[in-house]
Amino acid sequence: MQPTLQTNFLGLDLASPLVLPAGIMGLSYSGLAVAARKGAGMVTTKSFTLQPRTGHKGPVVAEWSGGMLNSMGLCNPGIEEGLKELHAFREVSTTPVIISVFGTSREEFVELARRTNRSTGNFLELNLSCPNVADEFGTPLSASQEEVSSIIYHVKKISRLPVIAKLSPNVYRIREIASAAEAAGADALSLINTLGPGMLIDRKMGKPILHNRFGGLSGPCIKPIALKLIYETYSAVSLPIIGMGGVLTGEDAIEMIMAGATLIGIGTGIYYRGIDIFNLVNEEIRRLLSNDGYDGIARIQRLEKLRE
Ligand code: RRO
Repeated sequence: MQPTLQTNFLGLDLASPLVLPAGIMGLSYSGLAVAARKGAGMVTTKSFTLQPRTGHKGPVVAEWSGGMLNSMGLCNPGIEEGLKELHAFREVSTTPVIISVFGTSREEFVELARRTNRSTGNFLELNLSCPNVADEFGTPLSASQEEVSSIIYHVKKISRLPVIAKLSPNVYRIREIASAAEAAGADALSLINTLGPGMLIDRKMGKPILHNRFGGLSGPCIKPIALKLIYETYSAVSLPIIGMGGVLTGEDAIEMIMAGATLIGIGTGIYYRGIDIFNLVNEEIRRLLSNDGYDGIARIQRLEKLRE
């Protein structure tokens, strides 16, 4: 019998544990729809802000041997237009959707959550961890236990949708921050956002490649850090975790599950293997589970728990 990839996440059955993370497939509903059609079990919108944002000047993306650097700068059409795209997505797909939002204060997050209450989204992701807007807004909110607690607590008071907190890898105390999110009422966690930021230099031009100079790191080089932070978080909280960071193959995805992830995000991997990566990784997970004698992904997590 083929191992099943069906995964329950906060009471919802997904056909696959693979998730399209926020901001990967552009701003329109069609990018989400392609990922859903190509095997993603759930898709996430770009992080929406209250007002539209044009984002940073290009180049906003650069590649090097270890992965990618991005400084999109939170470009998005604003929450109202974003929810219209979600409506359009619903006409073509039944795949569950996480609506991601970004605010600069507790009040903004609460207002964004209020607007998503009227939507057809399944979950609300609070992006507490964009690494690329420090010039405008300062350190990512998820660097502070107090900010994390306060935002989640107030959003939870009014949100109709279950709340997922997206955390930053750029902290020393991930366990404390994850625990604060849990205590404040978060329903799930998503980690990791991009690492850094870092910088790449164009030697011939003698200047940084990204117009914004600095950008968040993603891709294969961040996988070990993602695994370690997911592993630590899993041992600190009992919330489901959407784990991501450098997943390119079925093997990477299984490592994420063993570290403690319930669902696995694939973002930069699309750049390396194309949008077919979702179907490819689904197939690779099935094959690896079958080779190792497991009938489903829940089994590998249980094994890891037993080892502790
Ligand atoms: O738009 C971005 O620059 C961006 C965001 Br909001 C984020 O959360 N993570 C990232 O790497 N880039």
